[in-house]
Amino acid sequence: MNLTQKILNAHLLSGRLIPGEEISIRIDQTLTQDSTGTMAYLQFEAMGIGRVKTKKSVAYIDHNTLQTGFENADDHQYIQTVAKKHGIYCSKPGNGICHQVQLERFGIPGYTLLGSDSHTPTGGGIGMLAIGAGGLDVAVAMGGGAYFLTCPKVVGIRLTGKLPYAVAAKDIILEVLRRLSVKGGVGKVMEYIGEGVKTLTVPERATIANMGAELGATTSVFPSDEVTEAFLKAQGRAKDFTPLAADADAEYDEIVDIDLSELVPLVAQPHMPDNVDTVEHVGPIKVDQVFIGSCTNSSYQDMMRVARILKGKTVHPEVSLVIGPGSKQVLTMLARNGALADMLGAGARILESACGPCIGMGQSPKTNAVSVRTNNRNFYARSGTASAGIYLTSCETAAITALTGVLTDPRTLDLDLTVEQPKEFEVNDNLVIPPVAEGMEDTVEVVRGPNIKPFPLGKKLEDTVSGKVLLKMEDNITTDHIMPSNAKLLPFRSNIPHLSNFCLTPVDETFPERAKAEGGGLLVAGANYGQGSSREHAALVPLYLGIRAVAAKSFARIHQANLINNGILPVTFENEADYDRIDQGDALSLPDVREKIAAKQEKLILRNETKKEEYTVLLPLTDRQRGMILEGGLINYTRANA
Ligand code: MIC
Ligand code: SF4
Repeated sequence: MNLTQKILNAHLLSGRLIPGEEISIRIDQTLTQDSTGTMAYLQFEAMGIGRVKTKKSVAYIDHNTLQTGFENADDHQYIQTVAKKHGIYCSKPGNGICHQVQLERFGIPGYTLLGSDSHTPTGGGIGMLAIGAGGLDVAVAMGGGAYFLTCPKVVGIRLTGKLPYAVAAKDIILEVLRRLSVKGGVGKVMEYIGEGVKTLTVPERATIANMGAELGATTSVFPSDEVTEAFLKAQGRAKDFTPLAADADAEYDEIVDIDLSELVPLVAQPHMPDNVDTVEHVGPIKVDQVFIGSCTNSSYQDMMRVARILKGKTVHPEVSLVIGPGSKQVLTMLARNGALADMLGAGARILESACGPCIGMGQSPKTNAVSVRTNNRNFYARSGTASAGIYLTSCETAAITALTGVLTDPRTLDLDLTVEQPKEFEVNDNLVIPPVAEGMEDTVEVVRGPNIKPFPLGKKLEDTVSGKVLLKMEDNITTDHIMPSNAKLLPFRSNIPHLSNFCLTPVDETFPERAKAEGGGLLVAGANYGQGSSREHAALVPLYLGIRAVAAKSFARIHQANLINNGILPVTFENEADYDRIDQGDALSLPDVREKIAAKQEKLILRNETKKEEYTVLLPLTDRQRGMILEGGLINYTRANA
């Protein structure tokens, strides 16, 4: 078996390990973060689950830390109190970005981790099977419920050789994205194998696993070996180590070969992470802002290399350099060893350990800016400045670029960039608040601020679904398009009515108004609809606006699950050319859809009443998904079957 099959097999609750079939697995650990967490805990409470049944569940507060009004602070208090009551550890703001802290302090090789954040796969860096999902699925897992997924194919990414000077782990994953595209990983797990794996430290592996999310992959996983053991030992967690690897004769559905020694510094250009070229070829474009940080690239090792490059130099006068170390642990160590002073000395603006600019929580660049960033997504408008272009690179490229003011190949540096992994990380978990002991739950009062509004529940599926095409969209629409997030909107993650005024506005500003005037309708989209963030809001808000179905060429994994969980029909065209026959404003219907779905028909008729045409659309559902669609979502379905 390969490693993915081994971990799946050890956690399998139902189904067979045959790619494409539905399986369910036991979840050992969960994580939530605050911008998806408030909703996940509201849903968790609505399910009436008492104490979590996982081995460990952690609620992080790392996204909405810019407190420009009472909303975020209120949500923090809600999360901290709800966590304390229900057996969940709470990582307070300032402790760091969820994925990095989970890797440093809680992740365990061979465990399953389900997180309400699409970059949960970062845990694959220490051999976890770590999967991102919608908040509702995580809430179910916290209650001890199984996690249902399509059994993935397993791609072996075989690494050979060793990275050349100033070429980084980030360049490996950018190379994978260049080759496979943002759709290339859908339905697959990326398993890293080969001699080259040993040359990569745990944080480097985590960078690669993290950004595997941009491939649309179910997750990415590395073996757990002596490098993992040294990392866990240095975190004071030697007891958490287990060696894990694929069998020598393991089989893979596909193999991708990468010779590390042939790689060069790469950059993903606006507005897609797979729009990759070499730094050399893109050339010395003028840069206005550099952001170094995020869950992809803010480990101790990353930050030390950056400090080394900045030491004794000054940031280019026309560049704003912002640095956000990934965790309190990293920031503390930089402060103690003087690296922080080197960064400050060079003119860097230091941010707290949180997501920050990556999700548009502050530091939005100026009009038409070029911003070079080390995070994982450069989707249109995500930085908070729609006219800005975001370029994704390694820390090395970003740091030298901040000095020169133009995109610069770090191989031109003349510095020793080797950073030894610390033998001992500085461990201080005092910002992690434990839950009350079992039996003491009643002593905790869950505090809810006025910004917390009820969330919409789906309705039973009608006999016939009909409505106008409110919006026709192209390929690769992200959840950042569907439900934009920035410093102005993130504080409203527990206020769906407010968010509904911004739904799909990056595609068409008039959409919310039109959807409300029509009382709902249908959406038509191209391939890979809903890629990116796991935010369930990208389903809840359309539900609130009366969207009943989305007809697309294909869907991204997490968003498709979120639609079904909320009772919205995600149908795909049997013949993709039919997409071209539909225009925005056409009246569509899915006649007798309830009866057909109840009768387990997978092929449905999509009637275009305007053009007097009929198309075949597909909705393959498992029994459980069928139940959710008929009842109007997972919560209704769970209640109906309680
Ligand atoms: C992201 O990177 O897009 C986020 C913000 O972390 C999201 C979660 C969210 O929308 O709150 C994700 O990756 O799932
Ligand atoms: Fe936070 Fe950005 Fe990572 Fe999402 S991708 S978890 S916003 S740092």
